Amino acid sequence: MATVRETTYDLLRALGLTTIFGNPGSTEEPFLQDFPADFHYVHALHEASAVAMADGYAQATGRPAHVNLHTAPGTGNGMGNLVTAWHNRTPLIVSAGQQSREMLLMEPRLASRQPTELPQPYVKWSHEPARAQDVPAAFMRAYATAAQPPSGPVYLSLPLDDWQQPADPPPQVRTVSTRFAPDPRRLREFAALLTASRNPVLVLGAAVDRATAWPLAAAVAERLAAPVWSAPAPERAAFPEHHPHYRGVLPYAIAPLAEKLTGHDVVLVVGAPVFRYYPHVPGDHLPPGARLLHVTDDADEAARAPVGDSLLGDAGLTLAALLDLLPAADRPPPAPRPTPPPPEPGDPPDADALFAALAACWPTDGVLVQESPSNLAALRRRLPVTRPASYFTMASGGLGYGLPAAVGIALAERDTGRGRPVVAVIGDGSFHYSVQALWTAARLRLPVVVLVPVNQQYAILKAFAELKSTPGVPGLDLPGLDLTAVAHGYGCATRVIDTLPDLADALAEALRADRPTVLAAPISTAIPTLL
Ligand SMILES: Cc1ncc(C[n+]2csc(CCOP(=O)(O)OP(=O)(O)O)c2C)c(N)n1
Repeated sequence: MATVRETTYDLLRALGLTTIFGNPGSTEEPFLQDFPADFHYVHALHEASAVAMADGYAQATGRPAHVNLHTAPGTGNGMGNLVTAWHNRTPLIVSAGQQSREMLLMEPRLASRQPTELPQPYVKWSHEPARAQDVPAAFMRAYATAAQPPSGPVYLSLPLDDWQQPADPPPQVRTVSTRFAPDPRRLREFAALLTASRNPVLVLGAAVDRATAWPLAAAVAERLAAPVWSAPAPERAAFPEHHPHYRGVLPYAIAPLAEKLTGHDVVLVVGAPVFRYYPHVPGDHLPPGARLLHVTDDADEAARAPVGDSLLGDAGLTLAALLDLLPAADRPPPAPRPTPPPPEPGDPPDADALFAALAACWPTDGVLVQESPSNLAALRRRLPVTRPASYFTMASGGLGYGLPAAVGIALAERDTGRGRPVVAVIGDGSFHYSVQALWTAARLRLPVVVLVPVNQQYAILKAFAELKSTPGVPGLDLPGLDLTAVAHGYGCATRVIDTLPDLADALAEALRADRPTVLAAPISTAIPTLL
């Protein structure tokens, strides 16, 4: 008779979940025993790395991913990146071991006390099966829940004595839909408002990229002769940033954002929250006379928007349906935005100069992963994202995502056979949150390149303190960190970029390597402004 373990592995196989990210413990060993040869266990040295690697893998493959954590402490360690997976809308199945059912009443060592509450509210569903025999079907339900819109993480707590129990007949392997079309009547109302608009503008978010809808977004922008902004602090790029209609990324504060939209009478937001603000700069959410139309697949996101009327629907299906209804606008297209002036030379260079040098040697099909808080504006100014599914960062604001996510993305590039090069730009503070991911990349021989702008400080926090007039904050400097020694210890090649002309050669060499490379690039310590 089949065991719960065998039935579960058969189900995972049928669902294509044969890669498991994790860090093992005693409560997981009965699940992981005799690990099947057709499965791949991706060993992370810390659970924050395991979760973010799985997140990157899920996003780059476009399918749910599975990460296995060690009961309550492992879940705790992974929690920061679980918060990120929630905001990223990444379909993740997080399973965690639990102590033996027979001992749970007295809470032995490593028992998870309230396992279904522990990951809340950053999971869509959290469950500990009532019977061992329910474990396989719980995975089926977890998969269906994670994948359906709005997609996101789910959590299963699995007692370690369940795996050897005799199984019920296997659950049916079911499929679910991952997108839904908008209400046709409300869609026509939106189309009518856009058609009547004198000066519409598009604001696009990550869901456009998740829906592989760049061409539709460009077609709608051209049909409306409308300029296009990226929604503030996007976790993915939604539009070809070299397109003449593209304006840049909106600022993440209320008054400055509204100011950028001045003059527009209709603001169509697709696939982003309204809006992802960061510092509080009070003001009106929209300029005078503007009306906001919001397309999202998340009813909660629609409900919490402070302004606007919403339409529930998948970003791609809604853009396609709008395109069918919109006549070509009778006005000239917006003038292309001016190209930024060349960066100022400096020794050490500033971030603008570093990223201009990076742009000059950027691989055409490169994937950019970003976690460089104070240098983000410079990076986005100098290195436009021109291809879909090639820019990733965290939607949450929590550090420690980018480096392991880049490893997961690079693994997905290998596993899918796409083989695109992955370059992560990670601040020298952000670098250390999930730094152990470098070891996994080295073990997997992934040629991930990690470019670290080294300013030896938490520059963005200095900028925030300046904006909010809170002088004297401790803990904002990072002296005495030898990040190339750290990277070397995890098995990476390393190089210090002392002069910018070295970058092209260093990048080419790193992309040819059979292991990760950390490029440390000293930059100016001047503090960029926050807004
Ligand atoms: C998990 C977590 N801890 C702390 C913070 C607060 N925080 C935001 S930005 C930042 C500093 C980032 O430093 P670095 O990566 O060097 O980038 P820089 O600001 O210097 O460009 C910190 C500590 C955070 N966002 N997430």
